[in-house]
Amino acid sequence: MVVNKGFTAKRAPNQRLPPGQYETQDFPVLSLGPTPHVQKESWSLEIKGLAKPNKWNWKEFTSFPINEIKTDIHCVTRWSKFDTKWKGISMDYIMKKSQVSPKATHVIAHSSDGYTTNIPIKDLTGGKAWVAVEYEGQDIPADHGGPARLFVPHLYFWKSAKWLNALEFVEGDKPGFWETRGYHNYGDPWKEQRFSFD
Ligand SMILES: Nc1nc2c(c(=O)[nH]1)N[C@H]1C(S)=C(S)[C@@H](COP(=O)(O)O)O[C@H]1N2
Ligand SMILES: [Mo]
Repeated sequence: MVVNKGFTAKRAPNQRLPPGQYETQDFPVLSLGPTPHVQKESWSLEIKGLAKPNKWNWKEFTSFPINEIKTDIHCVTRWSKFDTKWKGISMDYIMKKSQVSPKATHVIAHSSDGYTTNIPIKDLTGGKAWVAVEYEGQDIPADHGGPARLFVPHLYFWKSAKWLNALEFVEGDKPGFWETRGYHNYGDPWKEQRFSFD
């Protein structure tokens, strides 16, 4: 009798590692340029586009309700890291406070190094995304985007913009830095949406 073992479910119920990924204990740094050293004292987060314009400094921003998040992260360069611990302000809270127009469909995250990335609004609400202000109980190291980075763990990690300084709410999509350079526009690790042709 020939038993064909060649077929397996795409995602076994307990499988934690998305396809094509390996687990690492390290925390690799991936930046397109030199690390900008942004001080908390000079940091601010601007809200612009289809929302109530605003600009919060560090003290104001970190007085907002802070969530603790423990989750896995997945980088398109194939490493995944399990159970990373962060603290951050939820995008649900930020968007509510910003009275985001129902017309807005996407967010463009802007960073101090000129980096941008686009994310559909439905991927930021419902407890799926935060502006992180702490990593493993400490300030986020500068290399990893401190003082504050966007944190969208259900998408590949390039969507989690480091050194975040503005959130722009827009109607219609506008691909960001990597999305205009061959990376997938959406970036779902479970569907291996690595590159634009995936
Ligand atoms: N501002 C900014 N954010 C960024 C990047 C960048 O170069 N600049 N790199 C992205 C990429 S490609 C990845 S994989 C992750 C890496 O985050 P890490 O260095 O904390 O591992 O940050 C993303 N966010
Ligand atoms: Mo990346």
